[in-house]
Amino acid sequence: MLQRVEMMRNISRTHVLIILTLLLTILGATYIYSGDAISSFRFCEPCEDNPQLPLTDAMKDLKVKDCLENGAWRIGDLKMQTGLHYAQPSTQKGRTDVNSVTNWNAPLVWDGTFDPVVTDAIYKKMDPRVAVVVFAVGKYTRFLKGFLESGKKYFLVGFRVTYYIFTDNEQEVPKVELGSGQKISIITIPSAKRWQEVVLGRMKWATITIDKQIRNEADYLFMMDIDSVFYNPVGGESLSQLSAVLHRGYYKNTNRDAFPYERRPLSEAYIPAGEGDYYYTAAVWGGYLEEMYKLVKYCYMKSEEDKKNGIEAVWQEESHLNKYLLYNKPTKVLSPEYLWSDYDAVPADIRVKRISQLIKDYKEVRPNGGH
Ligand code: UD2
Repeated sequence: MLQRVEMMRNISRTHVLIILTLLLTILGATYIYSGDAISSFRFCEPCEDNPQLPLTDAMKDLKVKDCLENGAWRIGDLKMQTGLHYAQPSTQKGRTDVNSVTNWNAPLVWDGTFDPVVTDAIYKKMDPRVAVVVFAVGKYTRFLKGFLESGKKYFLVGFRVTYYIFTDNEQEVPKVELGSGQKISIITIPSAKRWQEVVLGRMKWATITIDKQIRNEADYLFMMDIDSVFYNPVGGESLSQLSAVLHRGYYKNTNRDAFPYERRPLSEAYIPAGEGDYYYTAAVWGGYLEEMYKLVKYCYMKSEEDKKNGIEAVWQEESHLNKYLLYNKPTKVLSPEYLWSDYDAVPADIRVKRISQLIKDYKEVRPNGGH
């Protein structure tokens, strides 16, 4: 009899253990699932098709699945409203002077390869929050006014745009009255003695601030040089999971070995001869917030490793960016229309100068002189 009782006890102990293990597994799986859900949720906002979906904190508790089933957005969705009027697209006519697709099948965006009525309609329907991260350290605050005033007129007009201005001198941030949906957020950072410190420091400060603040406030993020202005519209066509701009100086280069990639094997940015697609500029790059976070953090981490090894990549973060983009292809490649330069004449294939780098006296404007 005693033996039987002991046996029963053992059995019920085993049951309890099994049930506990099952419970823990379910809890663990739910935790991992909801973790995923939280990180990819931000994009999953209700669209106007579902006005009954409240945009409240309660939304955060919804799982991505529920959210999607309710008609919200996923990265890569290309939905458009009904009844939009635009020119019929052609399968025969298009740009013939330039290539408008990469060999990994991503769009290569030039004027004439998209209809802004369509691209803006798609992305405006999504109504994303766009963050623009710019640095204005030392004398570079002088560029803020032109950048912001022209951005107001041309950059993603009609979208929700916040300019995150990282500066060591808040007093010099001009009061520019922006358009509807456009905002400014100032982040104070220390001054620097070397321009290289500022340029590379952008990766560190952007990583920290995305983690602390921007992640909760934006769906897309652009990194831009402040010494530039917008001359023409930049719209929804520039948005994608990861968009990079061809450097104007090398876009016609047919010899990949002549790209100014980092060629010293000691650097983390090293790209061996015989490899490479394009040479991208670090003055304008953008994409879905989490993709950009990965890339910005990558540039930060890799430049820190270089520092430990006593080396600085030849073109700072631009070298790390180029290495990353070679092995993690961008989903849109933007033509040099998206960053031309006031230094250079505009060739025939650049039909629209959308953003342009301003002429500056490197020696005068940088804390430690020119190139
Ligand atoms: C090129 C790249 C730039 C970066 C740099 C690295 C272009 C158009 N730009 O720019 O993206 O890769 O090379 O060498 O190809 N800044 C300050 N204070 C300073 C110095 C820099 O705020 O004292 C910020 C500012 O936002 C500026 C940016 O860093 O726009 C890039 O620095 P730059 O314009 O002096 O570098 P540049 O023209 O060589």
